[in-house]
Amino acid sequence: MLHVNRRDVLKMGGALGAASAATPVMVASASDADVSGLPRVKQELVAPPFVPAHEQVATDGPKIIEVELTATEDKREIDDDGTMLNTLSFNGSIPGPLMICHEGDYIELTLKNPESNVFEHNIDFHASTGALGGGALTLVSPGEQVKLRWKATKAGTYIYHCAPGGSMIPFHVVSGMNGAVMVLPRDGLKDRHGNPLRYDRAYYIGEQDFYVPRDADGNFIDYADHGEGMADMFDVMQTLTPTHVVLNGRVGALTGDNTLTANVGESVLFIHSQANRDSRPHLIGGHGDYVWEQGSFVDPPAEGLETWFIRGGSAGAALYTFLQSGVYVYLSHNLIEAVQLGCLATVVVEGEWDHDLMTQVQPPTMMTA
Ligand SMILES: [Cu+2]
Repeated sequence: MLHVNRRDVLKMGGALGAASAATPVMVASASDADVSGLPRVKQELVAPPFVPAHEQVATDGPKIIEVELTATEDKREIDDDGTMLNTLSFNGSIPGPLMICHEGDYIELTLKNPESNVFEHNIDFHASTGALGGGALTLVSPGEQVKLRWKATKAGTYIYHCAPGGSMIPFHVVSGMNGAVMVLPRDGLKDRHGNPLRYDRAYYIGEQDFYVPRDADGNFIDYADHGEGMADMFDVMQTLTPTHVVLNGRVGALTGDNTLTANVGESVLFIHSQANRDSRPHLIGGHGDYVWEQGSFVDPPAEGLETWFIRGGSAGAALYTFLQSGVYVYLSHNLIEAVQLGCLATVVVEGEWDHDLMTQVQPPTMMTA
């Protein structure tokens, strides 16, 4: 028997604690659910933008998918100007790794909080049902680990994030502690008519807003550790104006040598998450052929979108088949955030150019009149 008592729930603290006070005592019994007959597989999680090996169509019945996350407290450079930030993350990547399962599967997570850490951490899976998304059952102090199993009953893309209580919730999320889960329909993705949709590759793009304090001269401050910078960071957070909005943890994480790639004719699934703010992904030079803007794979995808909307606290998916070679820019079409704050990636596409789709009829020449 696994008991979560009232004291544990109240330990969630602050704003959530107040809401939880009315929550009846939760009792979860491991023996109530007999999953002993289900096959178990380990999913090797990988750092985004890459996604774990997976089947698009489930070839057999439901299974238990074992995954492991470690809460990471460290410091890293977040732009090309040498700005340093004390970050919090899952498995050291921002965003945390994408997990993939099929509807009806179970995710069994082991969450580890190394003794060298200073904060309590937990995880709220938006795809799961109950106990604050698992947050009430996964709070671990430094030196502890916990195991949580939840059933994937909703097909779609969903975020997960740390939610250790009160003001620590936004602090941990905007320090990098968020990621996503993709729950595929067992028979795979479909268009509005029920025809199968498949992808040749998938990228997971996690958008992250950072709030770095500045000194009196306007320079970003490099704090010794999370604790030293915390009060100042809360002041910047309170402005609701991020200093950085980036894809995959830092300015330029998905450009240059780290650009996304594809070939002409390939269909690419872009999974985009934003745990805290709204965003509007746009692919310059392309489109969203099929877009699950709100992330639900139960809903038919919208077709032929120019820009789509990711609500803060959600993940969505867009499928596009590249028809031209060249460099595409994948960004949030708030162009100030994209260009000045860092919210853009590139996609380099190899292959033939289709002059029917576009051609330069006359190159730049001197004006004649
Ligand atoms: Cu945390």
